[in-house]
Amino acid sequence: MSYEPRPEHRFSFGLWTVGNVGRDPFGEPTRAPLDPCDSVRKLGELGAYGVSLHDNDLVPLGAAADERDRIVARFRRALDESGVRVTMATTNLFTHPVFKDGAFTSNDPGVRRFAIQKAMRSIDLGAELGAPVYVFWGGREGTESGAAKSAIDALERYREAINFLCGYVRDQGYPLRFALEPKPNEPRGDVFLATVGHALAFIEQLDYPEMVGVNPEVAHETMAGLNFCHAVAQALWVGKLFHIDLNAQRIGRYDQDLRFGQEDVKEAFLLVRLLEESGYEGPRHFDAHALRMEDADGVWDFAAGCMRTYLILAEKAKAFAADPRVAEALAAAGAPDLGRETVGRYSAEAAALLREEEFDLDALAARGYANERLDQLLVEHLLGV
Ligand code: GLT
Ligand code: MN
Ligand code: MN
Repeated sequence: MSYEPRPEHRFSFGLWTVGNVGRDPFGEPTRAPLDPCDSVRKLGELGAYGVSLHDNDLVPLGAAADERDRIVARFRRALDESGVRVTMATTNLFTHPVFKDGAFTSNDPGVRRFAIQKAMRSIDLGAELGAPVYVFWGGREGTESGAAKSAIDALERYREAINFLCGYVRDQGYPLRFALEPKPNEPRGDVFLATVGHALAFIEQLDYPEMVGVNPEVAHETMAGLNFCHAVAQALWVGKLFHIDLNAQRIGRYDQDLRFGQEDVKEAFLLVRLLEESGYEGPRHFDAHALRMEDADGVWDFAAGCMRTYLILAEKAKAFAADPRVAEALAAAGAPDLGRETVGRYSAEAAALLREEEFDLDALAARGYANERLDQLLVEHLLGV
């Protein structure tokens, strides 16, 4: 098995991920910035399928129109030459100090109008580059001082902004879908739309819910102590997994954005198994970055490692599914039985029948579910035994 990434594996990276310069809240950058065109070429060489970007990862804020066009044309050439496509675009609504109180949910209406204008222009850029998905990560949409902002008003303004931008995309005829990216905190003390569950409920309140899905990130649900596979499964279940941010994270820490598979290999395995077996067709997008002590070469070790680990885990998932001992343990666990209906749709007859059914509670309570055997098999597959 070569585990060599190829475009059909649909791996993609944010420009900001491989381009991360190693700045943290306590320390200056440890690496030089990368030219986005070089990043695209290098990603193409490594076998990646796509790249994603914020408006300002490519075009500096405030660039004149002719400069913008020149930068975009040069980037276009790098894409064409490398065969790498833009699989997702998004807006930077968090770096500039103007967004310190939020973007779509800033208390200042001028900031809110500017944020929507910036998103419109960035959507134009994403559409021009052929991105099929547009992400909204609301890192600054939140509070530290709960009295300063009504969460109900903030949700109303959030909805207004997304509705307006949906209208804009429809009006322009862009073939673009939106994906909301939840996060519980950081950089704000508390961020609105904290989890995948919050985002899914919010989407149902929009004017065009069919245009909007989610972009769950491993690190973000894990920071909240939640089960990431369950969040992804619920998004898949309602047809809302439009995109995904893969990385690794330890519970209870700041947003670590570690190399995919760096922590909790078992959960990473279960995630890959879920994605591969569910028929998810979107990009396998890595939103992570090399450790701060890495040099320029270490960045590409990081990128190659993300893809290689995914491919190894995909192979392990196949072997797990094909192992007769696993099939036996799954049957003993009753896993296939959960796929069968319990009572079916309600009818008076079915209800009457169920009312009279007799249960042998001792027998039902006495059965074992073989989870120990199954889980040990899973661990042994991962350990290569
Ligand atoms: C930022 C954040 C990520 C988001 C990116 C999209 S930017 O790096 O930490 O989780 O996906 O805005
Ligand atoms: Mn992310
Ligand atoms: Mn993150």
